[in-house]
Amino acid sequence: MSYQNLLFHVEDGVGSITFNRPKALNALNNALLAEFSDLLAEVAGNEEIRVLLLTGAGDKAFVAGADITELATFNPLQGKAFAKKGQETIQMLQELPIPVIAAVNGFALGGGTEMALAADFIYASESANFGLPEITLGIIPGFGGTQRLPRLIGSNLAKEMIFTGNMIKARDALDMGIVNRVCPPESLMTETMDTARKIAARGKVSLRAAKEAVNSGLNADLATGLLVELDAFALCMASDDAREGTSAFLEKRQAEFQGKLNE
Ligand code: CO8
Repeated sequence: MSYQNLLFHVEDGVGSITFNRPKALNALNNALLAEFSDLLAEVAGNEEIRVLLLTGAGDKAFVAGADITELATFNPLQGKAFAKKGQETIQMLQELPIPVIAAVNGFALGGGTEMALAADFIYASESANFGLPEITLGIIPGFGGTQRLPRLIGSNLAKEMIFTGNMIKARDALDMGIVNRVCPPESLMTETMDTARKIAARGKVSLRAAKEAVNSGLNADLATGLLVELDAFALCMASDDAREGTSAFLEKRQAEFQGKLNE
């Protein structure tokens, strides 16, 4: 399938999606969101892809938010439909059965920060800026920001960001726990790809089980989370990957995971 607002390629088991509307700083409009949800379905169905990487085209922005030109034309019902489409698509991203890394290369504002928050973790360029400036437009974050940000950094820091609309520099985002690593702009993609390749070499069944266990557990009490972990662990024990991983250790060789979900 070909896309007007996205670039996509696969290398070494890593799928890379680039938001590609650089003239509008990669802002999210209806057309882009529709393409993104189609592409996520394609990625989920492609056995070859073990890790997904997201970034923005150009050197200025990851995603500068929802497209304000389009947003300004919406009546309340159109606004609700757009917010619903954004929430559903971003939820699809969060639930993708493979690890997702956001490489934030510039502005990640509003829907851009909300998109990055649905990745499993974020690497950022030193020049990146995060923020939820919706309040300055007289609206609120509508792509999950009021829910995912407080879960990640706690409600008080999240409320300060949401109420002020302030931009946060990459180093501050690192201190707050929004991003895992800050890189010089020129090495962001290399460092992100290095981590993506390392993860892609792990077993696909166990990666999927680990992601599901963490995500489900975050929305449950500890006892329920531990039950989820038990089931996920048992699933791994039934996999070719577990047989290969344990045999490789005992035979003192590198494991070669096939990345199949055939159990
Ligand atoms: N939407 C549409 N166009 C945009 C956007 C955007 N979000 N951001 C930038 N652009 C466009 C600019 O209009 C400009 O276009 P043109 O060259 O045709 O004038 C071009 O991109 C370059 O932008 P600037 O000239 O403004 O570049 P600067 O370097 O001066 O500033 C900023 C960069 C700081 C990123 C600035 O562009 C900015 O503040 N952008 C808006 C950021 C923002 O407020 N984002 C939040 C949007 S709201 C949102 O995301 C809500 C999500 C939930 C929606 C729920 C559904 C209802």
